[in-house]
Amino acid sequence: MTNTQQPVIPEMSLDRDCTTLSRHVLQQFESFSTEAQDLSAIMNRIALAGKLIARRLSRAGLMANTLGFTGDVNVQGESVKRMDLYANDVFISVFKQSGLVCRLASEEMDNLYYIPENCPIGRYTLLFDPIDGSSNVDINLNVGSIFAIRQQVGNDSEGEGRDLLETNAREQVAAGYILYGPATVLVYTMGKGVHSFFLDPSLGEFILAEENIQIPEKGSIYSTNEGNFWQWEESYRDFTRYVHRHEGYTARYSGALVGDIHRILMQGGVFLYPGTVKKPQGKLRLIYETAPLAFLVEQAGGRATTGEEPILDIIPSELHTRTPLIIGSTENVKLVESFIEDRVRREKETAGSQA
Ligand code: P6P
Repeated sequence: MTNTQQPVIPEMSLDRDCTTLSRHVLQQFESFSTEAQDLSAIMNRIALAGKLIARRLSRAGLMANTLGFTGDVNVQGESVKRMDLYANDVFISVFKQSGLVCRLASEEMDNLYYIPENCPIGRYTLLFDPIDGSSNVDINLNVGSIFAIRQQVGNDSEGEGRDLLETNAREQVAAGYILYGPATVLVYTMGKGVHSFFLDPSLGEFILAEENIQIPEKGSIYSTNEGNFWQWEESYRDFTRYVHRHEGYTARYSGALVGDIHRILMQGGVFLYPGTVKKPQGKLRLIYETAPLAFLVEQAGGRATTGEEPILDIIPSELHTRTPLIIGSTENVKLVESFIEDRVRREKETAGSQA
């Protein structure tokens, strides 16, 4: 909650304690339609996943075989943490016997996962990164889960999720993240503003904390891994030199996307994970990382781009498509874009002069 914001509902009022996530979703729809009920139930299951993962994280240091690596490598080529697999299994389990979600796409699974008992009627797809920033898990630093909800288009008879690969992320019905920090916070949007909920352990419920969060127009924070400096295109190096040489900027980077994005959402600034020489498309994945966060930050009045085009306009070439990400306060993102535009202009002028 930014220091200028007043609590949405008076402290500890009964009504406040009853403004749970599922009730808030119904309020967003201002109806009790089937769609409203379905999405309320889906968000409630995501909240349950968050509670289960938060509980495991809080005990991880005291339980055998909970931290550390499994010894496997996932589709991303990354070493899998035990918590990655546990969290992935949690998201699958909370949707079994729900009749809601037929398909799940996860950073931890090569292909789409189908829940057969749900598929005849389940019209929703969950796209998620079960534990993002898992390098932080073993050292008790913040990690997060990222999710997006899509409606299935067609019957997906080939089982390849073709509808997901033919549309862009403006088809997202809902998106958000769960931040496992000193408190567990769930932040979501369904296209009607961005809202945050804090898990009240005494109730076991996510309780509404702030509605219609607006990202500051401009902020002092820039969040990026400067260790990649020499891997970046010149325009990103120019931006970095600019913030080094001008007053009023400060670097904050945790190595866990959800915490870094939450800081930018609440305090303003820009997060950037550009492409590199080795990975021109960057490291972050579109359908369950950059696209959900882009939807949410744009709903909060911010901006999210690859540096060349809006994240929400990108159609994935495959399930684990990666994109560069520049996201945050509109003014800060536009400053980064200005260095890219300058580079493109200089390259055109150089090409013109050599023609
Ligand atoms: P680097 C975590 O592995 C992650 O996917 C994001 O949570 C985070 O923003 C990024 O990678 C960190 O990558 O290359 O800076 O360690």
